[in-house]
Amino acid sequence: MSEKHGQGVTRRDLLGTGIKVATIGGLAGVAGRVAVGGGVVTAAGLPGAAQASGNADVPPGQLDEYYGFWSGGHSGEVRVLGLPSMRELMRIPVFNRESASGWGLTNESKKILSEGLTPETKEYLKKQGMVTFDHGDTHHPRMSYTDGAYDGRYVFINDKANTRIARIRCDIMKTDKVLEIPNAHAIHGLRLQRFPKTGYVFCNSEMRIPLPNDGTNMNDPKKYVGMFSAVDADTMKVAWQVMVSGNLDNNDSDYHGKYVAATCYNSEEGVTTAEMTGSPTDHAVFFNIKEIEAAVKAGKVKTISGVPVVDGRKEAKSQFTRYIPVANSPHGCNATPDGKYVVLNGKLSPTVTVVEWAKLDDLFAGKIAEKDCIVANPELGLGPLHTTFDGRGNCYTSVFLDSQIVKWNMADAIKQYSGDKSVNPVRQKLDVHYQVGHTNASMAESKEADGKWLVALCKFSKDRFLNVGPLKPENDQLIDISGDEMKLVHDGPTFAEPHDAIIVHKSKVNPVEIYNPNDPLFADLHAQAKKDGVELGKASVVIRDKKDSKKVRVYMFSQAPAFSMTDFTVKKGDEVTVIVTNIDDIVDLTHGFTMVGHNVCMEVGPQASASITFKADRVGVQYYYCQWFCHALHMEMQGRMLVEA
Ligand code: CUK
Ligand code: CUA
Repeated sequence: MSEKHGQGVTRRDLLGTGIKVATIGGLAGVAGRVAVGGGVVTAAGLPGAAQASGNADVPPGQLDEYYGFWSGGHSGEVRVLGLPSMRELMRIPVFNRESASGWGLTNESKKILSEGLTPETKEYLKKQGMVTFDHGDTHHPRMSYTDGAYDGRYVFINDKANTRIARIRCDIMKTDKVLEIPNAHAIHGLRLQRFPKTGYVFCNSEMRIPLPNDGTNMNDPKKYVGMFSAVDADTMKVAWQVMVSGNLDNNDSDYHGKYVAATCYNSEEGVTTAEMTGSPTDHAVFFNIKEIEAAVKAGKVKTISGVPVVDGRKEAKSQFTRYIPVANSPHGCNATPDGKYVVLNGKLSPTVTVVEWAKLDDLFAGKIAEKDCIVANPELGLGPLHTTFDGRGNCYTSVFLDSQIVKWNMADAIKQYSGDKSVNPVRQKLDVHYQVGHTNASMAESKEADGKWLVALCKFSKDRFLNVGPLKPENDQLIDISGDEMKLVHDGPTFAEPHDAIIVHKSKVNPVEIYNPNDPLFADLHAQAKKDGVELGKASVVIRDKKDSKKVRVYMFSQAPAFSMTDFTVKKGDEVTVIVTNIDDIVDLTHGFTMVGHNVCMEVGPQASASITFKADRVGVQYYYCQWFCHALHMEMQGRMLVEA
């Protein structure tokens, strides 16, 4: 569906100026107040390319250059920001319940939230009177790739709290699949296959659990297993799993489709904190995709909960995995955009360990030892957590305890490690506020890293904002990295808790403005309408189910400023499903449907259909209304349901 479907001209076209100015800014690199980054000379006339552009100001009417996809942490959602303005553009409900859109209330969202759960979980929830979980804990949003570049199809995100992952469609910015990972406990690390395209979503199970987890033991560490999962990104089914030693933390994939790395803590395989941190070294696990795929294809697997599982634990000495020793409790795991290295961040050690992907061929062939794959180990500060890149050979590591972003040079770090003590890879240490977790730079998770902006996602804001009580916002700081020096340019308060974010150039993302009325999202509704002998968007009718006379379906459509049905009648005890189709096809003309006093609320976008089901148990006149401001007569967009005794 075209962007301007049904109306030809957008308000933006009519106003004109916004687009024109943006184009001039983009073509000529005229900075002025237009944030174009990239080391251009700013209006203030700072001399030379070495000066950072330092301008994150995007004036009213102007568009940002980048999309930011932000995890919402234990809010369970994903947020879309514009960069460099750091304006929050949209919230995408994923694992949470969301009042504005009715996510978790509508039949369509309930289906998405429940169909991918394991049979055990469905059974458990049913006993609690629930169809799905009401919360989630998102950490790592990642956009799908084709040949190492963002392809704008999907964003994937993990849910640590309930061992799930979800897929967001970037064309409509809505969640379309949710999958619970069996044989695992708490999915934390999530990264995507980069080459040849995102076929797999790689998921780390953070907690080790006894397998089978049948209640027969708690204290025998030998029964506990860590699990690495590969999910097919298209079908959203688990393709295979690998049993591993240790607690998997973060992971990342290479740019050749051969290997995945995962940091691991608790190589001791203890079950108490003291046991988990006893040894001075832990390891990173490297997975050999081709070897695993071959074993799965040959059927050399155990099938557990319907998933093919191979044994990649240390003692199994398989060709599926190698364990490279690193300092105690490593955390972040970040592949460089040049496709050559992966950086394993120390956390409890002041260093990061750099492994060269190309050496893994020899390691798996038995020609070299694990430690020979390490090519650098620079010391950066206390608590290095995550590293990102500018595409010019520099790395930026978040250092939690020191509250700094440390810029260092990869080539110099390698030189230093090879014995040249005269080089210092560290270029700059910039204070951030405070206790930074993830950091990520523009396009840095792809081969098109462009080194313009970096965000430091700080866990504590303390004194940086007006006091809002004991619970403070986080502080997402924007840093200009286009010049030789990092420059802090913006503080961005955010609600709990963006662990991680990616920054994607706007050219990679192309959402529609209006739904395709035949989108697969509405397939069930079309099918039901057909059975009922009606057509979505045309029918205004109450249909009583032929088999189950308690079930009533109410079809109506909305067109500003009215519902096609201004009243309908049902009987007390009926199970009522209201199906609304928004037949308006104008950009930004969303309607809603809210039934007073019934826990019923849903968003209905232009050309979309949505449905919601409730029990009509409250006798009398019940009003429904459109809760999405849509017209001068929006307040009057309402109707009445009569529930007969
Ligand atoms: S994690 Cu939270 S700061 Cu879940 Cu990637 Cu490192
Ligand atoms: Cu329709 Cu408000």
